[in-house]
This record gives sequence, structure tokens and C-alpha cells, in this order.
Amino acid sequence: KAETGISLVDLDEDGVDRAFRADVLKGLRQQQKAVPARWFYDEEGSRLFEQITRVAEYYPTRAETEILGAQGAQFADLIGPERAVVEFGSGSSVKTPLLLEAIAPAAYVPLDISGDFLRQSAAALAQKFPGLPVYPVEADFMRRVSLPDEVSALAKLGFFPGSTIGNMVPRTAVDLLRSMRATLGADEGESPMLLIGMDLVKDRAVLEAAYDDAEGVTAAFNTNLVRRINRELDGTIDPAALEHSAVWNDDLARIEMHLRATRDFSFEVSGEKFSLRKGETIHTENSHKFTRRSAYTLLLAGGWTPVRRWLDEEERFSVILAIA
Ligand code: AVI
Repeated sequence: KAETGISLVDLDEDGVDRAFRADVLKGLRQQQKAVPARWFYDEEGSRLFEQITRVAEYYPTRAETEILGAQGAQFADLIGPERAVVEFGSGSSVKTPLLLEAIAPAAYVPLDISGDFLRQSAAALAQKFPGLPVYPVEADFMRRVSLPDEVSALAKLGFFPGSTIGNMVPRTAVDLLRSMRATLGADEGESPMLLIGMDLVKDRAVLEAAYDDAEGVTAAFNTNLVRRINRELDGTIDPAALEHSAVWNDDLARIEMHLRATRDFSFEVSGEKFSLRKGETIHTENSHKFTRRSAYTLLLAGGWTPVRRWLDEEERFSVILAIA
């Protein structure tokens, strides 16, 4: 990347992201074809996700923003002003300023794997909060990250909004929660805290609509993955032969997004041949939903003790403060 000369993306001699190719080929060879949801977020995918957060049926962003706006005084009370806020994923346009305004922290450290996106949002926040030291770190936060020396003496508050934890299966979510403990220095100095957004189990119809909006934005977001595979990995998948599907899996308490074949067809990706029968799917995303107990159990398994929990007026979404 231009400013650092370092990029965390590993490209081969043809400029193909090796991890993307490996994940897609491995996933397509499985009996139940699957591609990890992290590959949704190319430029177009990130733009479509932004658009999803504004569609009528997709309530999580609005509900969480409502909580962050309403509970500022309590956050300030429980968290105090002495901590460095470490955000896992770079600051979204509205949520982060609400937290920073509420607690007026000693420093802000956004972590993101995408350097460009990170620098953009760090610059925007530095402008909005002129007195606040901002130290962006380009890193994969699924592993332990070393934080800048400038914040080593400060206690930390991790911030992980959006219910992004719900896009991981429990064992990956627990690994991440443990990595966060390590990143935030759980075994040194003052115990870190974590403020995390977790979406709630609710009526199936409300959940399925949130992931299959009438405007078709979520469908476009799902199908964009196929366009990305075709473009970046020499894919020959006919997007018109796949339809968007979002179904509540009640046993596992998650919305599953799939792309379902509307006819039998064959295709290639990176020179390898695959086929789908009519009705077969490629599994593209899980979005787990939580109850109070399942959220607390997951946090405890990851080394975090819940301190307080807040809901929006309509009780659709939760924000939980926990301590290591
Ligand atoms: C980013 N993540 C929390 C979103 C979710 O709700 O699981 C991604 C998303 N997928 C479809 N719509 C939104």
C-alpha cells in the first residue's frame, strides 16, 4: 500500500489474492459448497453492505445506533475517560463518533486489514475529534495484534459493533474473543473492557426479511460474490443461474445465506471444473443471533465476564459491556 509499502494481501504473479483463491477452491470442492463471508467485501460488496444498512427491513444498524446514542451517560460512567478505545474493524461513519463523544477517551486505535479504508476513516475521525490522538493499525485482528507504544500505558476498551461476531461459527468467535483479550493486554495492568454488539433471536419472518429485502439489495450483495469470483479467479459462473436465499436455521440460531442453482450447470474457477444440480446451493454466510444467555455463554467461553447489557426500545439488538 502506498503509504507503508507493506500490504497484508498476498498476491501471486498474476495479481490474484492467494487466500481468496484457496478459500474459494477449497469451499467449492466440498459436498455442501461454501465460500467464507469475508470475501463479500470488495469495493462493490462494501458499497452494497452500506446500502443494506439503510434498507427498511435491515434493522440491526439502526437499532444499535439507537442504543449507542441513548446510553452515552452510562458508558461514560462504567468505562471512564482514561482508556484507549481499540476498534476491531475501522470506524463506521456514525457508531464510532457516538462512543467517542460519550466517553471522551484518551486515544483511539482503529484496527483493520484494509489499509486504505483504515487511513480514510482514521483521517475523518481525527478531523471530527481534533484533540483525540488516533493511531491506526493495519492488521488482521483475528490474531493477536501489537498495539502502538503510545497507548501501552493506558487501559483499553475494545469496541466491536455490528454483531460481526455473529458471522463466525462459535469456535471461531471464541478464538477471536481470546485474541482480543491478548491484544488488549488482559494479562498486563488494568483489566481491559469490551463493548460488543450482538443481534438478538427474534421472529423468523422479521429475520428472514432483514436478509431478503424487497428492494433486492441483499440479493445483489450475495450475487456480487459470484461476480467477484468470475472477475478475479477466471470464473465462468452464470450469475443468472443462481438465486439468493436467506433461511433461518432454528437449531443453530442463525440466518444462512445461500446461492441456489435454478438449473443444472457446470462452471470453472481458476481452471478447475465444478457443477451444481438444480436446487443445490453455495453457502455464503451465517449470521448468528443470540439470547441473553447464549451471548453471555459465548463471551464467558472467550474469557470475558458480562458487566451490563442494553437493548433498543423494540428489543431487537443488544450491546454488552464485558470485562476480561
Ligand atoms: C456484517 N454483518 C454483521 C452483516 C450481518 O447482518 O450478518 C452482514 C450482512 N449480510 C447480509 N446482510 C448483512
